[in-house]
Amino acid sequence: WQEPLADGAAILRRRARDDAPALMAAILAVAQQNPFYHRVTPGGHRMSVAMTNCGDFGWSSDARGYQYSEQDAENGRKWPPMPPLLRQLALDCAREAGFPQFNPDACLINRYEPGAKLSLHQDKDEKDLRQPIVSVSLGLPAVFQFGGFARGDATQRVLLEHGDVVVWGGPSRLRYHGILPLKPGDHPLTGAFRYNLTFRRAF
Ligand code: MD5
Ligand code: FE
Repeated sequence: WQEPLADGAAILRRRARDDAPALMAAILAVAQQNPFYHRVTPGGHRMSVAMTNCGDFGWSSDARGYQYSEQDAENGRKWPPMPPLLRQLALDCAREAGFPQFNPDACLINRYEPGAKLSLHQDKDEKDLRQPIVSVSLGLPAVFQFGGFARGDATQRVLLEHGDVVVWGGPSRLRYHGILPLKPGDHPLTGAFRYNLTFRRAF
């Protein structure tokens, strides 16, 4: 079922739960081709979240900063293709939330370990901000912070659990958001980790 979170944002709770074992196998296969790295920000900080990507483009960082590119800045290699199961889930969820034209060319895969967090930020490096972002959470639960359009605006807290999908579109596409430090735990499918897939149209 769908629950409106804010204008343009829909939570499809547990939408990906039945697919989760196959999604997890696909994630591990991607990571075997291009491993998770803790990226270093342009300011020189090692991110607590480890990342890899699949699809035509991926998000990574080097001395010049963050960007989408066809190669991983860490090793110069092309990203693995987006597994059909992942693409299909993203298309289905986008359509259910009112974005039938969504056609992602990038999937960022975040891996959170205990203590890992993502500070408040906006996702605005994509070319067409009318395209939504589809986010799939797997494994340990996390507290998501959902803010406004300025960094200092008040934030809501939303628990994102295993299998939850959120489609961020319309005005919610540019809200500030983050993830609070992950609490340790042991999930039957993902062990000590939370994984989050974000499907994007980068270009
Ligand atoms: C996560 N990842 O749980 C989140 C899910 C990221 C990131 O934030 O950049 O890798 S995506 C949440 C999101 C995306 C686009 C817009 C909004 C939230 N929003 O307007 O709140 O690892
Ligand atoms: Fe984000």
